Amino acid sequence: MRMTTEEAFVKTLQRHGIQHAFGIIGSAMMPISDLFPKADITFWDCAHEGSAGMMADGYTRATGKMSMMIAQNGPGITNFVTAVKTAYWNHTPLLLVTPQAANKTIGQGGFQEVEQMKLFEDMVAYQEEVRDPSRVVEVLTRVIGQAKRLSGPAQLNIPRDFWTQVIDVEIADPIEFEASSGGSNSVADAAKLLSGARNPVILNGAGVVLARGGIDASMALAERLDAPVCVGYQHNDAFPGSHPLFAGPLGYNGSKAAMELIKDADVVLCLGTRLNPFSTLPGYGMEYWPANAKIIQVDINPNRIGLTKKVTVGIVGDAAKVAQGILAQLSDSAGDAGRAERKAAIAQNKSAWAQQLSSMDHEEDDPGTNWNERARSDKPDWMSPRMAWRAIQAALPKDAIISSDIGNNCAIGNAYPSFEAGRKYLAPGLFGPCGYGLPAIVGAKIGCPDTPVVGFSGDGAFGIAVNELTAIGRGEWPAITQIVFRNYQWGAEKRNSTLWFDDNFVGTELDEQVSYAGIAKACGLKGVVARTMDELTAALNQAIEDQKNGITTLIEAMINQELGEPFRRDAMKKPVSVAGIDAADMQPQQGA
Ligand SMILES: Cc1ncc(C[n+]2csc(CCOP(=O)(O)OP(=O)(O)O)c2C)c(N)n1
Ligand SMILES: [Mg+2]
Repeated sequence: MRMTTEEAFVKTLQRHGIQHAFGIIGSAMMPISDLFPKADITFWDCAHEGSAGMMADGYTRATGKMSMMIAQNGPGITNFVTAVKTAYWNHTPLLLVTPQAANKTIGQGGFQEVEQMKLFEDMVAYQEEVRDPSRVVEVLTRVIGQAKRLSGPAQLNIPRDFWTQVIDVEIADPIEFEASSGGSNSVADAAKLLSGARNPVILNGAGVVLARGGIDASMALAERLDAPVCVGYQHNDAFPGSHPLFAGPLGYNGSKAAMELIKDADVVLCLGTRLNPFSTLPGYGMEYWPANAKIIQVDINPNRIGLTKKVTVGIVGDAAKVAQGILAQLSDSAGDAGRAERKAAIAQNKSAWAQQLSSMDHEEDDPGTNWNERARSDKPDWMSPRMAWRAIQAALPKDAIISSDIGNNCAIGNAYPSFEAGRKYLAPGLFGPCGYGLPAIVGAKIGCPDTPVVGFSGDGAFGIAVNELTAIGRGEWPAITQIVFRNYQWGAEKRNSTLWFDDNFVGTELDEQVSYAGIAKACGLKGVVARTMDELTAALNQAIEDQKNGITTLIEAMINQELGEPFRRDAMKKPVSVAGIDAADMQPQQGA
């Protein structure tokens, strides 16, 4: 069929059901964005491409449906880099479309020129450039297929002078195939190991959320074995929070119950997880990873099996299908050994941790430091981070989707929220970008307009995304609720300064004159300041009601400057002065 390259491109997007595009408009993409309204594709015109990319990530993580990122060649595209790498480590199948400077002039150092393939080489799961206008459909179909197969962002690069050309082409069917249920021998080996285990533990990762039916399959297996189910760092939604076998998240600021239970495991089934370092590093000073246990690791990506931990059985496959396969092959007596003791230990550890968590109000100082003590006495009437989290818990709807950000307050919150379904907890993941909370929750709401959503950020991280407040108030954008933890500091980094740099606070302080609630109001949104637990609970209840009526609210939660555990005890140590640094050594530099 005869059509233009942009028609072929848009028809292929339609063939794959891609309905949402995020970015900032630019001439290099205009031939296709011009067709979006006719094609029933919505272009979400953001304030910064970095946030646009995180909106796409939030949309796709919340819905399981692919969305796309697109922008102007050169600076529009370079702005996507952080978001694309974030999506990579969130295992989000996204389509990144990068119109490139024209073939006719590229290399001459012209306008908005940069090597866009090299730029994303280490950011995407797959990338391909369209080499000839006639190949638009072929390449786009393959790129979308690879994003799905590899569960990551995939890039299509296209010289902008390939648009508006007339080609003869057929729209191709999507490349689809069934996910693997794992090698039969290794599934049988895993079933045998679990059948003989006295203390089996299941560890669910993102793969359980991403696989269709993954949570149900892991639940059936857990119930058959009465095995506790831990989840990986920031994958709190990978098992129902109310289930008696749910032990909680491992790793940084996670559940002590989960750590206690996995510590004694003799066999661990690691389902849909690459065993990222934050899920296995010590927590609360406790080494909990069971070094002598037999480890079964299931991942769709063979490169990640055995990458971080010693593995007894590795299975390349879909988390749901492999769990079903293992369950079908368990011996009749599987789980019987020590069943009653195991159930009792799960209940006992969970209740001890729940009790401990609900009585934790304040952050502790390391021996020899007193930052937290000072922070409390400086603002004795202010909420502590944990008080804020408890006030939030009291108002957070059970079915809400929440996002989180990188920062100390968001991290302290890791132990609090639990979920009854997957795709509910959008944490920034292991690329760890500040500025994820707001855009991710906006994307989630676009995908799930009838679900209440609440975004979370610290005040520094929020500043990276604050310009999106100028974009999201427009009529067609759905209403969201965003909570900002206001402690006037880049707290997570300040924590490092208190522990290893003798309170030398370089670059850690924020401007106390800035009002985020005020900025929200200036953008036509609702801005609220909450100073007490009651005010915070009431503000969140009201904001959720308002969200139903199309009103976006930013809640600025005023909290004291207490700081919880640092992110990287594993990577930090106190520096020593050897040669010393002296300001007198500074030389004058010749200026203009
Ligand atoms: C884009 C980016 N820049 C810098 C960092 C380093 N970093 C990690 S946490 C953090 C501080 C976050 O401060 P804030 O958002 O105010 O939250 P708080 O820790 O105070 O709760 C910084 C700067 C990062 N992770 N990402
Ligand atoms: Mg802060």
